[in-house]
Amino acid sequence: MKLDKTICIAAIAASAAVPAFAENPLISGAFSADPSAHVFNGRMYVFPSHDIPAPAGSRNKKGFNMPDYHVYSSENLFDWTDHGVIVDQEKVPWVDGKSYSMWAPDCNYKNGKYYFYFPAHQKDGRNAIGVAIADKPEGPYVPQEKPIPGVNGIDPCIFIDDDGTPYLTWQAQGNVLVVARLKDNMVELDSEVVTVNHNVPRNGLKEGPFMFKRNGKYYYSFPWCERQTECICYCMGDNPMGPFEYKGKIMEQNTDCWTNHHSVVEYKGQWYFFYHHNDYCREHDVNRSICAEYLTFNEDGTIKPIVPTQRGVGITPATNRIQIDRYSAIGDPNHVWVEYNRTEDPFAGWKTVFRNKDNYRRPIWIEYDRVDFGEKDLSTAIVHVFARVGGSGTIEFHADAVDGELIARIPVVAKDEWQDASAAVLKQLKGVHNLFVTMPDGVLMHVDWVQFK
Ligand code: FUB
Repeated sequence: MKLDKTICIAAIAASAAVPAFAENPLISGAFSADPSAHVFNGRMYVFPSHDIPAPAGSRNKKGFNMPDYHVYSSENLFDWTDHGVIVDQEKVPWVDGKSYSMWAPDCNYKNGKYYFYFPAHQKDGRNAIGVAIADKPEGPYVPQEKPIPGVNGIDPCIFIDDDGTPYLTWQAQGNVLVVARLKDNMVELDSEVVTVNHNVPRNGLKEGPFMFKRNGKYYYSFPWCERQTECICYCMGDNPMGPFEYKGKIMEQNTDCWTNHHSVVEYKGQWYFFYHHNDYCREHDVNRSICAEYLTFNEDGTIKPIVPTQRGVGITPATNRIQIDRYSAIGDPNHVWVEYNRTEDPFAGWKTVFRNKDNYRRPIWIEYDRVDFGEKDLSTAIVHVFARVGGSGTIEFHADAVDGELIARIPVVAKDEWQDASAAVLKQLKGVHNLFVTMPDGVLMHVDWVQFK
């Protein structure tokens, strides 16, 4: 569903602490893009860029307006902590502090320090890539006085090989992807800048490279606008400086957001793919939001294509508000679907609509997978629901299947306003289960979230 223009314009420009979810998008309360994910000290850190609606005085009313960077972290991929602003355009000596040009960044660890690489406009308008250095992944980061000499471009990715050699790859002027070795000090080049030889079969803009290693193979992936919008494609090779052999697409182009930008990381034995979309701002595609999916490999090391989901990654505690509109599966679309919550708040999210039309006799259902019921008994099941007078009915929760064990049956007395309807939990579950929410009787109900207490 489209958002009102006023909703996007009224969006929050910057905030210190924002709600974040296990579902997609991961961050609510602020826009975020170009997620660069890394595991430091056994914890997942994501370094995205930060879109804001064009502020008064911006030279770029219709394009990206990106003033600073936050870093977010999570242990369980459900609870995300916003560590606040780590680099600000007004506080980097070499950056034009009114350019709003802090595009896709990356970060990595070496010799006891965290090195954060970011592109921005210099005071003369040219793109450069600079470094800010910290003792901890969440900062504080101290920007270098000058950008890296000889590195003109955007979208840095910093890859550190198993022997500790650092490589920087980025999009250089002329839309060409390049790579160079860095010195041990991480802030100077240690080799020629080499054009990445990747034999992608056709032309089209390429940017946002990312490099990672698995089972001795180097993976080089990047957004590629082959047709209308960017897909994410990848190549494999035996050396971080190339050559790389084209292997195919990880994520196809989409219809709503021209850009996509990604990173790949292994965490606790599972690989993850981070990317972005304009979920919270459908009016245009320069206010984006970061998302994540599971990534899996074939036997030969090639990557299985990923289809974006609403559900995303992570296990959701049953005691949290479970946003069932970020579903893993859904019933007959004539009887159950997801709509945008139209409010003044662009981050109000979505709701599920259950509609019994023409005396439909089959279950009307939505599934939200991976809910953790924990080990303690839960007494109450709650549904945050809107049903107009005349539309009273019942919402049921079932375990692991539409007709699985009945967890709770909640009578909903129609009210013409949003309400928390609740009922006792009938079946105690332990551990992780898939939750099915159904409307066995009723006419039209809007459900924002469900929860257990
Ligand atoms: O976020 C601004 C730019 O859009 C990034 O630098 C590109 O990769 C694309 O996502």
